[in-house]
Amino acid sequence: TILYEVSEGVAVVTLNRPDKFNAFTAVMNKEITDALKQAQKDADVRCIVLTGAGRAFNAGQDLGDVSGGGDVDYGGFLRDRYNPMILQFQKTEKPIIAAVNGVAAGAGMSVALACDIRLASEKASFVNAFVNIGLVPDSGGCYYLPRIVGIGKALELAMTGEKVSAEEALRIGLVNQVYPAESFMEDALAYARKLASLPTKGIGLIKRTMYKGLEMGLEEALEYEAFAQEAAGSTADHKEGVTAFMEKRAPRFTGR
Ligand code: LHQ
Repeated sequence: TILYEVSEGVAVVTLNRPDKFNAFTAVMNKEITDALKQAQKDADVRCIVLTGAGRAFNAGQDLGDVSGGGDVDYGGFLRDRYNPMILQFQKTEKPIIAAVNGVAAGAGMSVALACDIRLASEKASFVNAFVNIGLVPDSGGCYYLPRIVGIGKALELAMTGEKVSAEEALRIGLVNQVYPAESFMEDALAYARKLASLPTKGIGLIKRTMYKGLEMGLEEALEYEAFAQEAAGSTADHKEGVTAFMEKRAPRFTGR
């Protein structure tokens, strides 16, 4: 139910149930987790793009599989299927871009929030749909949304479940860029290839250090930066960056 393709340093993971707005099934949750693990292992991959086939990005849990609660242990459902997938986004020490081609709803919105960068087609939209069926934002929705847009906006989006357009998403900092629908995937891939040409190890360390920093006090965060800088300072790309600067030429980073 997903596609996985690597070219020019970029792994593209496409959620592929277009007739169901790419809604999640247990199989898809596992496939996404495995695709991220694969991309982490594959040295040729220096950036990951997550997108949806067809009109939607992702409509969240396939509601055909849960039929209104009671019969399904939602806590167990999340612990088994969603939480390991969401954790894998941070465990993957390479930049992950959500290329939000259409609507991102419920856990589909949460997954976009779990990505490091969000690029939106002008046809994209975001629906924190949980409240519309009496649920709580899950899959990291309550964690990432306030951290990305601030607590005031996060509570509003979660409590109203109202649709946010791409334009509004850009205004509130929910997405990083908006591109025309016609050229969207080309624009997103160009962005991804640019990231894939940068110091991949350093970017992985930036990702880890920033996310860890969210959980730390200043003293601990400073200590973690010192630790991460030791690692970054010993990469080939750091050496290349400094050498290229001194030689007044463009750097050629290899991701090592
Ligand atoms: C869908 C879905 C869908 C199945 C659209 N399932 N078919 C975790 C743990 C435990 C329990 C529950 O959940 C979770 C995590 C969650 O994600 S909870 C939140 C689940 N998601 C939602 O509540 C979103 C439901 N969908 C919508 O609100 C709308 O469909 C959106 C805003 C996504 C799109 O609206 P429209 O553009 O107006 O399209 P549409 O409503 O006509 O949907 C298109 C088709 O996709 C339609 O099928 P059809 O056969 O009639 O063309 C929908 O039934 C189907 N679809 N979402 N989640």
